[in-house]
Amino acid sequence: MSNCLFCKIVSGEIPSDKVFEDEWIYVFKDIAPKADVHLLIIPKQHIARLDQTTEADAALLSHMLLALPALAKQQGLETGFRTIINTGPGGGQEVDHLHIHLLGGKKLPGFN
Ligand code: D5M
Repeated sequence: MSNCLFCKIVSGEIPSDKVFEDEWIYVFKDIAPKADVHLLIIPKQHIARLDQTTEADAALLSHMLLALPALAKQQGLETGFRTIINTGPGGGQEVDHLHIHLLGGKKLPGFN
């Protein structure tokens, strides 16, 4: 999508701190990290929101989830990590391109 911020990051039109990419996904550091490690995992193809995915996206969604443990390990998150997918305005989604937040490290706040 031509005016999508994250599509522009995938294409290189907007710079990013890339951590990983493959045929399906692009992974980069969040510009406003909420933890020691804060990555964004996005599909290279434009999908706006999780609630706009269908069975046709099952392989891609699976690929995104299965990439997380290796990314966490690469980032030194040996004791675990947190994943967040904000969906739509009610879920606090600010960028309309599907993304998984991967967070971890000693500054990660708990839920309790
Ligand atoms: O999260 C959107 C996230 O995207 C938010 O944590 C900031 C991040 N962001 C916004 N612009 C950039 C750029 N240019 N580089 C890296 N990260 C960025 P949401 O779940 O939509 O609220």
